[in-house]
Amino acid sequence: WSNPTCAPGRHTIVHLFEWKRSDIADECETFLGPYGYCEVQISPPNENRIVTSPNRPWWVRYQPVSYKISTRSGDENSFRNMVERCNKVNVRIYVDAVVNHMTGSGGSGTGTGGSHWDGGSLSYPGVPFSSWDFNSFSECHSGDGNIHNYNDPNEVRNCRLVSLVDLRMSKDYVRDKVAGYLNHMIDIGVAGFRVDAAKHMWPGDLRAVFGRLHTLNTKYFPSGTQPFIFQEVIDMGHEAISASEYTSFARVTNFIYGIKLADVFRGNNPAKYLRNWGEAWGMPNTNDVVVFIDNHDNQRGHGGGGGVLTHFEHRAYKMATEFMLAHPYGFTRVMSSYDWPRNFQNGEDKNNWYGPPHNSDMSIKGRSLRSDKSCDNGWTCEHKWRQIYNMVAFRNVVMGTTINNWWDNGNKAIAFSRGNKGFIVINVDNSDVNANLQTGLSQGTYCDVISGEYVNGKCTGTEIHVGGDGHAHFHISHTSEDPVVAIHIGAKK
Ligand code: LM2
Ligand code: CA
Repeated sequence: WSNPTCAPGRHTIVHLFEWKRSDIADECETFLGPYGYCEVQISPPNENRIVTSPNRPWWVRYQPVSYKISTRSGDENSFRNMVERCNKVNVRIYVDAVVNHMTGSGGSGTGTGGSHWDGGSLSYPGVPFSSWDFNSFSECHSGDGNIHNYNDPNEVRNCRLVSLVDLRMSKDYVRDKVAGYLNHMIDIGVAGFRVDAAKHMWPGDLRAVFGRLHTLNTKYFPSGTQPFIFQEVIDMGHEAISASEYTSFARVTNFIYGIKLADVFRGNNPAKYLRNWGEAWGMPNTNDVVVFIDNHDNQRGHGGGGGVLTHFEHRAYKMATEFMLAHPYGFTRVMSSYDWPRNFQNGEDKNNWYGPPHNSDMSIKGRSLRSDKSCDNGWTCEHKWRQIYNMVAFRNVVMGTTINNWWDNGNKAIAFSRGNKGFIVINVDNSDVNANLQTGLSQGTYCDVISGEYVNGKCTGTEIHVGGDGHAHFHISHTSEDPVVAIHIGAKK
């Protein structure tokens, strides 16, 4: 479950947060396929609760009502169509699987797929789950049934996370229902899962569920291929539960990664220390993690959030993302967000609940495109920023090489090559970089893929001339919006 299920030559996930299924299918065909993304992480596809106060917040998608595929992003037909169209152009679909819990405990209603639910009596007939299928006072000893003490693993796993009713995953019936939901999507052609709130489930219970999973659909995958699984375990290093409890059977999300890189690319920790970036910084093994600069939770202060770089801080955000994609550590994920009107009061964003751009009937708005490929209608589409998609291609080109030719200026400017296939220079410093550096590349003229790209035999941005001795001259102004130069053998004139 730790092996990404990409088509050959592709190595990066994009999270198309809250996108409509039809938009994802179009995006696979027109952009993600051609530009070398491996797969899309989609927002939870199963039926969820409807909340109108606040008005249709993003987080309702983390309150399941049933395992019917039916949300504001689309129904089962549109889901099947998306999976088919994306797989056809070699882009995989990874599903955000919310299986630790169902809705909040208060209230009752009808979900996005028409199923009834009642959080008070623990009735979810759309699955069906009833009170027998939830942890109660025999498993959870916190008093009020909610999680308070993160130093008690029992409480974290058997009590309710922010009052969300907690599934009794020790039961075969519950394991079968959850596995049945995931298998339904595997059979349709899905290639992997992000497992929400994994820290709140016992590793043994998760293994039991994963052990029930089918291998991937042979219409698209070699027979016997297992799904790729990465578990959301928020481990900042100071709680009872550690990500290492989950890495022997599948991957985990590395939350320390984005926090540390935010420090570096805001200039608070000199970039020269990135020389040994990776396990030496106290992070898990490279083959056990999915890495990212921000995610849909922590970009808005949820989910262990705060402090990370986001698209709102675009200059430092681009640099951090460029570094992530240039560096061999971890399996990379790019965030693709939508904008919302932030409203900070006493350090807290009162609007961090805002759902996706929507029409007056509350349906999700399409991502409509501008002529330069970027998105409109409130969609940020970081994955289509030139500096980011060109580094996704850089990563594909240099994959399999190690870091060589490390250079730094003793402070906040760094450079390194990936074998003899690519070279990047990043200037976080307060003065210009003006240096003649060993690139490790063969002689020739390369296109800088940050200021432009390689089109029809020409560079649309800066040209870099590598001499016969592998050296090239780099001048990077410290006031540039993009104080980075990246070259690789896939963009050589
Ligand atoms: C996670 N990690 O394990 C995510 O990091 C976290 O952001 C998710 O919560 C959580 N799992 C559940 O999937 C999000 C959101 C919460 C939201 C829940 C449920 O961050 O704010 O909680 O989804 O929708 C909301 C309200 C909360 C309320 C709860 C239940 O914000 O105040 O609790 O619903 O009604 C009474
Ligand atoms: Ca639990």
